[in-house]
Amino acid sequence: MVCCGRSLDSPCTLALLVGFQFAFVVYFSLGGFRGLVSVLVHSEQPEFDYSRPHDVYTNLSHLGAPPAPHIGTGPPGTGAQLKDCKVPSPLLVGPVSVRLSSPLSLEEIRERNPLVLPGGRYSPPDCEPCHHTAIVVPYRNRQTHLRALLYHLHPFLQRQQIHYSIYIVQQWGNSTFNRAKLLNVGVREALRDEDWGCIFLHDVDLLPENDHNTYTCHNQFPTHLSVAMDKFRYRLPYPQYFGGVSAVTPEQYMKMNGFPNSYWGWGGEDDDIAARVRLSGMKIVRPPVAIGHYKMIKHKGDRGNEQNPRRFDLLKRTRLNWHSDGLNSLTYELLSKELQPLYTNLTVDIGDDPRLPQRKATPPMPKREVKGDELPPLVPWSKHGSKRRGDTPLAAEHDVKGEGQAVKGGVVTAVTTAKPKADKVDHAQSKTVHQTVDERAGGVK
Ligand code: UD2
Ligand code: MN
Repeated sequence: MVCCGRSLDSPCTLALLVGFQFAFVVYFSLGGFRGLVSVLVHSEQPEFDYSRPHDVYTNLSHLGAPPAPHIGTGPPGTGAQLKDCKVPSPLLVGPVSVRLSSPLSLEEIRERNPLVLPGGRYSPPDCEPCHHTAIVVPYRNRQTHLRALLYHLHPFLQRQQIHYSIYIVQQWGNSTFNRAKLLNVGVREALRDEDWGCIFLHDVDLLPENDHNTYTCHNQFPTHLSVAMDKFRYRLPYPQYFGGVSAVTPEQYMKMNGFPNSYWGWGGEDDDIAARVRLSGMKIVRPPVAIGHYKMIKHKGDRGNEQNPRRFDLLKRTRLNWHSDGLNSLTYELLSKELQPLYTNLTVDIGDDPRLPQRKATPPMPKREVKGDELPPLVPWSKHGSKRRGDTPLAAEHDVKGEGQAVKGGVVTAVTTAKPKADKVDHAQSKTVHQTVDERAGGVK
């Protein structure tokens, strides 16, 4: 028999037909072209067994005390020199379990994290951290979620051996919620405290499931971290998706003029931010899907954060508006700043949704007792003495009016009215390796 003869019933033709059919079945059962590619490049992706996660507090007892001060021949006043922390941290364990129900009380969480300092600050006691990250959480009325986040994130970040602080930016009053504007406020206020190299924008209800997903920034491009969430069956819902957890350096944030202030209510602001990344000449980078796993605490929509009916119209105009709506047009009033044991609480009045016919009466802030003599100075914090890594023009550009601070029972309060201006900033950058992805037209929620 001549192979590939013309007759349809020749064994060779039949074999070819069966082969093609088999290939089709395999192609579609793998989910088409993408599935095929993911199988072919599978070997390059790290592998993790999510069916056997570690407790999120694993290895915390290995966090040692700082080395004893140096006594001897060295110049006076020089303490023990800490070695740089290893990258990646040797304490990482990979997949960690997530406690979704009945989180511990704040006091219990505090007890489990004895090395966390007031304001939710931490720096490794026995090595010099290479990364300095502020985590900014837009917030209103999600107490249970906040406790779950603090319980989970503190040990998760301590194992990564980074210097970090958690900022909860709480919208005061009953006006429509505005996630992106709260994030703008958080970035500004965090940079007033410290010269952070990286700023995380973090939903309160998202818990990372793999500690190899490091809370650090890419030095060139904004990073999207929550690439695989249980909510979306551990897949990226669309290529330009930027919601959930993302990160920028102060330079990247300046370049895109921060985030929009004009999205009141649910939706659209994350797609606007993604568009700004592209319009300002950058692209989104992401960790591999195998690492960027998150669980979202299930919840209903919040009162005061109903879907924003204007979001599609606003998104059509991002190209025109991103230069004028953002960091350079941000106004707010910082009502209080409190160094709580596990986080820094910023309570802010960000104004009202202009769609509302008239301003709803905003309840006044409860009066706090001020005792000036108990006041520790609200200075840039550093574990090993003052080591601010340069000026922070972004933070320094405020016209600060009537600034004051107070402390009661370990809680520091600063009262500030901030009217920011935009300008350039030159920060040290942190290093990390993230995959790049092409930005293509994506869906809109
Ligand atoms: C999605 C995105 C989120 C954002 C939002 C649209 C995911 C995982 N997240 O979240 O990043 O783009 O859609 O705006 O896809 N919040 C409060 N109190 C409130 C309302 C909101 O604290 O009353 C905060 C909180 O941090 C919350 C976040 O805003 O996690 C986003 O709001 P959401 O969780 O109600 O929206 P969701 O889950 O659809
Ligand atoms: Mn949510």
